[in-house]
Amino acid sequence: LANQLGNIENVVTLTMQQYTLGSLILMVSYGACFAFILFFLMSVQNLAPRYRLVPILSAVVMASAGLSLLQEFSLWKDSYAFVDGLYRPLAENETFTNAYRYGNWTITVPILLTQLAIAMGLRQGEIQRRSLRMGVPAVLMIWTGLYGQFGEVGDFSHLNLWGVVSSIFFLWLILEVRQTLIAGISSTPDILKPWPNNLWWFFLATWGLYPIAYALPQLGATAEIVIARQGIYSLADIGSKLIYGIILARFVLRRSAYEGYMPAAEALASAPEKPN
Ligand code: RET
Repeated sequence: LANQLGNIENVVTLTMQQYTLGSLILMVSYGACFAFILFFLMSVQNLAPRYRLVPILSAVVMASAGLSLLQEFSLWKDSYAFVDGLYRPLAENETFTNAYRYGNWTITVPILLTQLAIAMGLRQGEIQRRSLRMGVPAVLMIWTGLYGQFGEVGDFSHLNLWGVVSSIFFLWLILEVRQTLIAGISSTPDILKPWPNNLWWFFLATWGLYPIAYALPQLGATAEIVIARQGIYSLADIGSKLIYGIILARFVLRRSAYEGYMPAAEALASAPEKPN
């Protein structure tokens, strides 16, 4: 039975506090996503046309991730039943799964990587080429990880084997991301040159949380690990999508200005003679 239960969420019993904390973590995650859709759409207006897709794509990512996390939240609620003072799994025959996250990453991750190529100011053909070169290892990483995560209850050989395969694709992806950043640095205005480098470290710190969440069940199928993992996922999600989106939006706003782009209202205000 063990390996038919999928994720460790289905083998732990939670106290009321733990269950509530888990609900809260998922709630804050989808709430933050939905709240920032408008922020990203509003930040389009002062950007040079070539960068406008960057925050628009962040809005798409926020909507997509928000819906997926809302789905995880309702699944969490349906998967536990309050019996004798504790929240017990497999309520009404429903099982919890993190697998839908991986489905969602299949959509959001290639978008996040395309945003990077656009923000780095690459030429059109170069944006397509770089996005594809990053997207291929990214999707392979996600799908091998998706297959692997079904083996986190019981014997860990399946989890570890596919975790290693997925990590190889992750390394390949990291090298491609580095290449994209390097390609972008030459066309980046001098004063903004530290940004790609800082972004690189931010990328490693936030994306690196996902493999930790993947491996965590090996420390034990306990309530603490379940909650810690949802917390790590949440940090990773807010960092790799939301804060990343804000950083890119600020970067392209500055790029637009340094490259001489002026929003219409400012152009009018500074014109020597105002049109009637
Ligand atoms: C897996 C499996 C174990 C090994 C590795 C993984 C990496 C996952 C990553 C996911 C990033 C997701 C993002 C989602 C945003 O919407 C698949 C967990 C290395 C890096 C950025």
